Amino acid sequence: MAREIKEIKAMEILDSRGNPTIRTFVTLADGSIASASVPSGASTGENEALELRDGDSSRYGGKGVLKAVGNVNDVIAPRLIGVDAARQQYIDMVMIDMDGTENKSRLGANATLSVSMAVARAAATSLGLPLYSYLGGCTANRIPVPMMNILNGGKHADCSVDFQEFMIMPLGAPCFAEALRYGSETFHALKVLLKEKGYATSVGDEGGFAPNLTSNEEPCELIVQAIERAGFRPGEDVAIAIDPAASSFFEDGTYKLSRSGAGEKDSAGMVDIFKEWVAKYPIVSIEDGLAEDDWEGFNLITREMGDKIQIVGDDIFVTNVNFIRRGIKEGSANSVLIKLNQIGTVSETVSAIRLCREAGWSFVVSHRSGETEDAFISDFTVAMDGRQIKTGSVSRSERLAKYNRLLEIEQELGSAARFENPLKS
Ligand code: 2PG
Ligand code: MG
Repeated sequence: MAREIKEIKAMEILDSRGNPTIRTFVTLADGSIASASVPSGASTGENEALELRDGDSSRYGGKGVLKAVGNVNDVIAPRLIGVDAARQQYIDMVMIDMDGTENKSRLGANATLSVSMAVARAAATSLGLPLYSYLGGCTANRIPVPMMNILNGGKHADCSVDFQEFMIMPLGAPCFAEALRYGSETFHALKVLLKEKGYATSVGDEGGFAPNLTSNEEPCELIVQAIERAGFRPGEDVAIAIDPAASSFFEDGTYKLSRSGAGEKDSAGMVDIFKEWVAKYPIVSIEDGLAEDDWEGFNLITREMGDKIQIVGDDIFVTNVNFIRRGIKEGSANSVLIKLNQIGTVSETVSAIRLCREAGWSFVVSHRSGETEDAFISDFTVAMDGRQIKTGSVSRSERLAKYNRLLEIEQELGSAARFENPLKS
């Protein structure tokens, strides 16, 4: 049969931080070949599926992925040769069963995900369909609004800002291409502004600027000014979304804002900061404003602010239905950040998204801070009818690869393409 898997072969490549990651090629009986590459996070959630690294300090400081490559080539491949590549869920289940652990620590989620994504691509190629149509059906036509991280701090930059991501969302744009223009023009206006103020304009891991600012709040002030300078209306044309990634500065039950010198806060203190900011700035979405273990804090922020803005859980949910289920029960958020490599297969990621939909929650498909040129998440978001995608700033090609792919999809869909403000009630 044409779509039978003939060969699966993995290799070690480097990600955008120069660290090893895995790329897997899948070849089908009809000659269709596709590959997929796996990203890697820096501010990872404790309960993420395991990213298998060699731990051999003589190569890449222990970060090599030759074991994961071996697991694909020698363990997974023999079991999947001959299987119809369109049997995505079966293939993912075979890998989940072979691994047999809660967090894919035997095979490595990097190994399983590279196969899972490459299989989907190979099947789409064989059927002559774009990946978004293959995974989402022939009526998939929504292009997501981007969350663009134009000021980087926390673990993504060596600077004085505790919070990790200050993003812009061009909510008022009429289409994706215009949204990208709004974002790019705001990014460039921000650069001029930073220069005028004598700040550095070098960029962090996700392509946003990473200056040494005087407070955690200054990015919000600067972004509002940049939006205006670029000729847009803050809040209407372009809004702000933040991801403090609070797990990364949560120690012994306290939020330690040591980079900026803002002292220590408890959960209520953090929520007070966010309330003050939301009153002052056009912030429409807060991701990981509290730490992954601070369920009480998440419940509090959602109670206090969830009717006004989007409260997104990333580290707390790790794209895992078990944690999302608890969050739905407790009312810990109203949105989930979706990262394929937090869970390790395409099918499980789809299950997480289904659960969000059933609960009436939104979801945001996301890149990782360590990325490759693979734009799988762009097609995946369209396939999932996703309204939001977070994939970095408008600089660095591993980020632009995703945005440029969305431009292509929008063009391909022509007048069928839909683009709407996801946060309008
Ligand atoms: C996040 C991500 C992506 P990382 O916290 O949302 O921006 O960062 O990949 O480092 O976990
Ligand atoms: Mg996050």
